[in-house]
Amino acid sequence: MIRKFTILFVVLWGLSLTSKADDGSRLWLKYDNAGHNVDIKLPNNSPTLRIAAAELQKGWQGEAVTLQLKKNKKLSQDGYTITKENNRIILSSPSEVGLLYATYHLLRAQYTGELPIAVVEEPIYSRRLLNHWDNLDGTIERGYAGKSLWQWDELPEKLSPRYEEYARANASLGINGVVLNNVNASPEILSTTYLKKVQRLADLFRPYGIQTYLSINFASPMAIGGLESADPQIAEVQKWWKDKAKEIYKMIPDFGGFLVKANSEGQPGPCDYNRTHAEGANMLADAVKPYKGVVMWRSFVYNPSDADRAKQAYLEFQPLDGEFRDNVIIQIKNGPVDFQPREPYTPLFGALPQTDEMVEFQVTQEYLGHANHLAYLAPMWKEFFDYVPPTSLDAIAGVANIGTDTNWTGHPFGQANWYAYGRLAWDPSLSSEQIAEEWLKQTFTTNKEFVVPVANMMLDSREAVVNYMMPLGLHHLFAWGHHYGPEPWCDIEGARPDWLPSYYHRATTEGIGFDRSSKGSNATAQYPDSLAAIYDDVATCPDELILWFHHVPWNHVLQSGRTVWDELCYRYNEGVSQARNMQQVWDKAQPYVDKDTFADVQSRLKQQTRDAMWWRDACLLYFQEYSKMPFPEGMERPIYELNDMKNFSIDIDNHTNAPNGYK
Ligand code: GCW
Repeated sequence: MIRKFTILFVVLWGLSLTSKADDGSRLWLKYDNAGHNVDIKLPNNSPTLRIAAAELQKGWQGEAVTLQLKKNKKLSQDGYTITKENNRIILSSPSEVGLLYATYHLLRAQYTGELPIAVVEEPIYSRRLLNHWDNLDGTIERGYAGKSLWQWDELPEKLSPRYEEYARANASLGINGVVLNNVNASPEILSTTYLKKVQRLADLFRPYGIQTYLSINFASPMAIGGLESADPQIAEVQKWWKDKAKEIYKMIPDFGGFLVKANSEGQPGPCDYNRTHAEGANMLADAVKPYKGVVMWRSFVYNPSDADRAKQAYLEFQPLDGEFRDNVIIQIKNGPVDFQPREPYTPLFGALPQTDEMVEFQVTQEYLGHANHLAYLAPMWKEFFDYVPPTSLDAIAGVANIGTDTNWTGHPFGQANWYAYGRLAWDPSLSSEQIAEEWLKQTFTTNKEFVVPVANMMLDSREAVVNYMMPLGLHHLFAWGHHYGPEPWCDIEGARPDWLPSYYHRATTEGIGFDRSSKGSNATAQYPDSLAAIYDDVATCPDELILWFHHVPWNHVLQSGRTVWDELCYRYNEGVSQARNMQQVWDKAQPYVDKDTFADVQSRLKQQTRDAMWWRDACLLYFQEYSKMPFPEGMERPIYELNDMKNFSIDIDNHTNAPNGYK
């Protein structure tokens, strides 16, 4: 009797192990079914190599592995090779971090079933950064996955185990720099009290090859230094920054540098003193130069002026080319307005031949349905690289979508965006499809019945969002403030015009769209001639961007052969069908996914589909007031009334909670 019971117990225990609920906390580093004693040779016992060895012990199921440090003229510091000699796998790199990257490559290859025979890898950029928009009070600006990972109250004494898990996940992708705090920066971050906390994190990240950076507030010398001005031409101010840099580098010798949002959305900056962005950036660059630090100066500026907002970064920065120190990098958002579901690229790329440039992508889905919508963003970033050659950039940054949620990103598929960003930051030539498959195989299962349809679903998802939110180059139709739902009618007294949707869609009874052609704001002229010509001509401008660049009559016939009105209806409906289709694909994924994750994604897809219908009906009913045209034959009719839609309220308590959609 007792025996039987024991056997049964063992069997149940075994079962419960394999069907153990997977809460997503292990990300793509699951190492299920692993575990045998691996013969590993290390060149030394440094902290970084100990991490590499531990990863292999945990996850590697193949033959013996030798890690060797070797100068290689053909490889940059972070590069590595993987070869096979006499039944041993040889990982070789000029640096220890390169060996750690090689280790993760090997493990990834094992789990994706593509075991390497001869690999030579190196990253395209030496700086591959995540930007956290985390505030010191624990909230995250545009964060939808809980609170900030950084427990400032507990630091430097106590370290959350999550810090190391986070560092490990980044290292597995090759991400090698993190900006810890929001670009809307509290000056406090530079106080000695906070620097001690930062130092503790930097120490922890170092063995993972991760450099720590901080966002700074340009007025810090006044806010925490007691000075009367932050004018970059004043000697005292310059000295304050030099002393601060000295203090930081004494504590964190490999500190990466500063990220700066200046004279943008109310942040202080050099223009407050009639100085240029170059003068401001150079002062900081001089302060960190002795320690090999950099200044990443953001170009996201749109001071009150009459110029089309999409033109302003170019207008402000292009004339400054040649004036920046060589350790300044201009950090430019991929699109000229603000992380919309689709934008053309920012024409400042390529317009600063004498200045280092880096792109800022947004991994967090501020404008793509927060953590409620499944939107795989690799295709959006690849689209950017179709226009801006990756080699023309000097570094890359992504605004993180990570928080204290158990699964890190809120939506289980948000992890795919963290993953994809890291992989593209290493190698922008990877395809969206390859990255999606890699992530799915490591995160869920290698079974093709699952991987192929779900990867296809991911690949369509961003276009689905564009379709049901803002097709044909429409942009910024978002509700005020939270940027979740549609509010093309939004009108707030006294608001800046360029914070209102009507500034962008310009719908009238005659037509719709923003005329940025040479007949309008002439933003097209900021692009290189060949592209400018294409965008400028209403006949050659691609349908995808037509309303970004042109104001066209409702009955204007597009390249698709349909009128603008019909095409809008068609695309909004297509977006809804795509969302519905995602639901169907996911239902078939049930046998391959842990129960809770399955249900979680299923319920988020329901919300996504409801939201898609909300977007479609709100936008079409609103624009129909202007077009006065009927819905095309055969098209699904709206199920809401415009007035009801205007009265929907969204339950968003604060930026750290994913909204429930409309009520
Ligand atoms: O996209 C806008 C966001 C702000 C953000 C700003 C920026 C950090 O709505 O929340 O502030 O851009 O990038 O500076």
